[in-house]
Amino acid sequence: MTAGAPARTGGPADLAGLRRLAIATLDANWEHDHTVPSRTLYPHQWSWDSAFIAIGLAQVRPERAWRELASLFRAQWADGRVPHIVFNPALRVGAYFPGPELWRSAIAEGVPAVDTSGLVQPPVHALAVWLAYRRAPDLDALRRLYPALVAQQRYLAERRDLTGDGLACVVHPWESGLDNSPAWDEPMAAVPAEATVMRAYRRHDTAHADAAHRPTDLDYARYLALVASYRDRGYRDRGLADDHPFLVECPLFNAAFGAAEHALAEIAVLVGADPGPHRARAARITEALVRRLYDPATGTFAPRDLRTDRLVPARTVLGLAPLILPDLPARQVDALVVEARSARFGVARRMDRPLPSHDRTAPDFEPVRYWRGPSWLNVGWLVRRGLLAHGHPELAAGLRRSMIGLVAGAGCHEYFHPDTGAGLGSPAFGWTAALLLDLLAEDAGIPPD
Ligand code: 9WN
Repeated sequence: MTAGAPARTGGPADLAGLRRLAIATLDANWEHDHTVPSRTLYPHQWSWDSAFIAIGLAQVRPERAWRELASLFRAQWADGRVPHIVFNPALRVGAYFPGPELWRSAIAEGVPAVDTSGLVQPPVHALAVWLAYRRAPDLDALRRLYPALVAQQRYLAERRDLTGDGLACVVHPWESGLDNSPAWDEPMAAVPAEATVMRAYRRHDTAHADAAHRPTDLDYARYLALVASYRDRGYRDRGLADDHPFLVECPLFNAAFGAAEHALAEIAVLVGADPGPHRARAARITEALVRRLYDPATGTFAPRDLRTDRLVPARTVLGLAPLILPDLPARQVDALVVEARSARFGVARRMDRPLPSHDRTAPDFEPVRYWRGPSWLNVGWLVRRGLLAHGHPELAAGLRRSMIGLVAGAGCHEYFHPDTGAGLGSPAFGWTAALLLDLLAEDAGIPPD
C-alpha cells in the first residue's frame, strides 16, 4: 500500500470503522484507573502516554480522561516530578523490564505510596489537560490538576535547569520519549557500558517485539548504567553536573515545557489564578530555545549536549517540535517549514510517505528500528498542531491524512514503517488510538459510536 493514501479513508463509513477500532483499543487497554500503552509491551502506566491518551478519551470516555490524569498525578513526587512509569502492584515480577525492583523508588525522599520510576517524560500534560477540558469540561478536575501541573513545571525549572539558561535538561534518553533516536548517539557514546552486561538480565521487550525493531543490547546496557547513576544518588538532582554521564537539553522536551506554560495561562484564567506569570515564563522558554537549540547553519533545532556544550549533528524529527510554540519567531517557523517539507521529512499537501522520526536521507536512517526512522503518531500529531498554529493548514491537512491512512492501512500500531506504512511494535497501542480519535473528531459528519 502507499501509506497515507487518502483512498483508504475516503468515505464516512471507513472513518466510522476506524473510530470504532480506536475506541475498542482504548477500552481493551483500560486498567481500573488508567490506560496501559500496550497490554504486552508496556503493561503499567506511562506519563506522556497518559497525557496523549486523555486527549482521545475526552472525545469518547470523558470520565476516564479525568481519571487517567488524576491517577498519574497521584503518583507525583513531593518535589513535583511526575514519574515516567507508575507501576501496577498487581502485576507479576518480570511483567516489564526494568521493573520496580531495579528502580527502587522507595529509597528516595518524598515519593508516593506506589512504586514508580525516578525519571520524567516530556511535559505534555498541561496541554493535554487544556485540550481535554475543551472537549469535556470539568472545572473541579481542572482546579485539582492546576496546582499539580504548576508543581511539575516548577520541578523542571528549579531542579533541571542545570546551567541556569532557562531550559530543562534530560538525564536519560527515556526522558525524551524518543529513546534510541540518533540524536542520542553522540551523548550516549560517553556513557560507559558493555553490551555483555545484558546477559545478566532478561529483556521483556524482545519477547514481545522483533529485536531488530527495538534498541540494541548496548543501548540497554547504557540505559541501565544511567538508571543506576541517578538512583544511587537517591534521584537527587543537585550535583548532577558533577558526575552524571548524560545531560542534554532536548528541543521536543523544552517545546513541551514552553507549550505547558501557554496552556497553564489558559487554565489559570478559568480557575481564578493569574495567567501573567505563565505567559512570562512561556516567553522566556521560547527565547531560551531559540538561543540555545536553534542552529542557523542547518535551519532546525537540535539537542545540546551539556557535557560538550555542543549541538548534536543528527537531524531528527525532534528538531521540528518547537513549531508547537505559538510564539516561535517567524524566522524559525519559516526555517522549520522548509525542514519539514524537505526530502528529509517529506511533509506535503499530498504526502506519499509518512513523517519519519529521523532524516530519511541520513546514512543511519533505519526504517524499522523504533525511533531511528519509523513513523509515530504522537510526533506527527504535535507537528501538525504546530503547522496549524503557524498558518499552514494545507501541510497540516496532508499530515493528518497521512496519519489516518497509516491506521487505516495497518491498525492502531505503536509505530509504522516510514516507506510502506506496515505496522510495527505493539498492534494495539494506546496513544495511536487516542490521537487518531482526536484527528477524526475534526471531521464533521462522523456518525456517533
Ligand atoms: C521506556 C510507553 C513508552 C513510551 C516511550 C517509548 C517506550 C519505554 C520502553 O514506551 O519507552 O520508557 O520500554 O521502550 O519510547 O516514548 O512512553 O509507550
